[in-house]
Amino acid sequence: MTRLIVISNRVSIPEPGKPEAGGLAVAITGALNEYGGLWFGWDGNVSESPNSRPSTVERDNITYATLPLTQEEYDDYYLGFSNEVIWPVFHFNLGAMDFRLSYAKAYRRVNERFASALSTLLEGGELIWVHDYHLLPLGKELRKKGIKDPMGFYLHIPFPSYDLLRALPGYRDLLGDLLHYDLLGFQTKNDLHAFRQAVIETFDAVVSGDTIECNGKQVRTGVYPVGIDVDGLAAEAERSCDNEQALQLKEDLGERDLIIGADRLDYSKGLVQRFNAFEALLTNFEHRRQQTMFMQIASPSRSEIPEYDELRRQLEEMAGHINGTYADLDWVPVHYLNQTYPRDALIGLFRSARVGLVTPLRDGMNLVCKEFVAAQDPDDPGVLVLSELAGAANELSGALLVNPYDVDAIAIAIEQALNMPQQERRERYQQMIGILRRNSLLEWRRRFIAHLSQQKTHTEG
Ligand code: GDG
Repeated sequence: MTRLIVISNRVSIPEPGKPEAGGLAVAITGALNEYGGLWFGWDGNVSESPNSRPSTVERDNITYATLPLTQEEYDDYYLGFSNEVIWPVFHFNLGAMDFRLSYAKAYRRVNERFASALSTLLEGGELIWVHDYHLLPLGKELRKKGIKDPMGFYLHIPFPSYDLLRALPGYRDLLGDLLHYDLLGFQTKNDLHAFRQAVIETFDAVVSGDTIECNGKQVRTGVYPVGIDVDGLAAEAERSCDNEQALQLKEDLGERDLIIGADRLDYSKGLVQRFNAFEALLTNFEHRRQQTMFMQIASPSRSEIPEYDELRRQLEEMAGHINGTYADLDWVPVHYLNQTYPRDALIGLFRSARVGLVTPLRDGMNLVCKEFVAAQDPDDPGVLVLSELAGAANELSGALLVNPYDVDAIAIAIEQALNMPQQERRERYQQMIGILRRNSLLEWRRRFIAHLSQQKTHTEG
């Protein structure tokens, strides 16, 4: 069987005794286990004299090959170009973009360095699967090293419209880089459409069916919505009912309804608007006071970037303001936890909640909403309130879909969710769980790898 090579910005090496990694890492490990292969990327460390040869670790039939970044690479490639330029532009937030030439140069240098290090580990006759926005130019750099194997790229985040993309200095190069892959995968039809539009406008590319032809190159494209392991998660959620934390939470809640949100602390997740929406619920639907508790878990993320630190402060203030205004001796309306919660406890919270509040301003897919649905009791499920600007909204029509900027509409949707009869909740749950089973995580990786396997070895020098 052909060896699979996966490249992602961060590599997650399973360590005995450490909690299991998140769903996506599990999917990638699953694919690598099936095919046998190599997972290559950054080890998460910063070192002043990084070895140019990657360190390797073997686990089962997977080789993990990792490199550290220098401080400058971490600042300029990772925080700078990846997260202060590409991330905001691709999430339609031009105001948060901080472009600097030094960032753009470091981004290219790290991609070159990764390509050099990786090329020494390749044997030929392999399938190469590159993940995400940190590594857009990696395919081109590997081709420069003479690598001819089929290469696919998967974008986990949205692809911006052409007009927004044009605000990113050097966007032509980045678009051109992507055309060196044989297969390009996107989360939704919209993202694929935006990409096609951008290459048509920029390079006069010709689109026929799934294929884009441009400058003598042919690139296959497709939509592969990321999913979750539904049955695994549902079983975990059922087990969580008996754990100590879950029983304690039940006791604390009493007759109150729990509204749950859980996100990385990121401006794309719409947390400010969400807090305002909860306040609007308490203001516009007074009978909800004393009766509801909103718990927001915001796991720390990219805190060296000023926007993220500012957001953390703003949310702390907002939680304080809502609690200061509405709390009573025996009731605190907002529980805001700026920490990464253990996975099993998080799933237990999803199971106990009456409402899952997932309102990103923009999201490639969003796995939290899928996990919330899969964690529900099929006989008495909670209701998902979901942003129509999350990729997942294309699949989850059983959710109450909201505009994440419309604070009053979110409050009305929460009220509707809390009043929803059991029969309707069950019907909505059944609609969503069926789709989640069809578009599972396993299906996602199998389809992508099947399509990549159909690509011929690259003949370009
Ligand atoms: C990117 C794209 C796309 C959250 N808080 C805690 C915690 N989580 C877990 C969730 C979920 C994961 O983190 C977050 O995944 P999302 O998909 O919601 O968001 P991003 O991190 O932005 O992911 C996104 C995804 O890639 C996959 O393609 O869907 O659009 O932006 O699994 O459960 N996990 C634990 N504690 C927490 O406090 N243990």
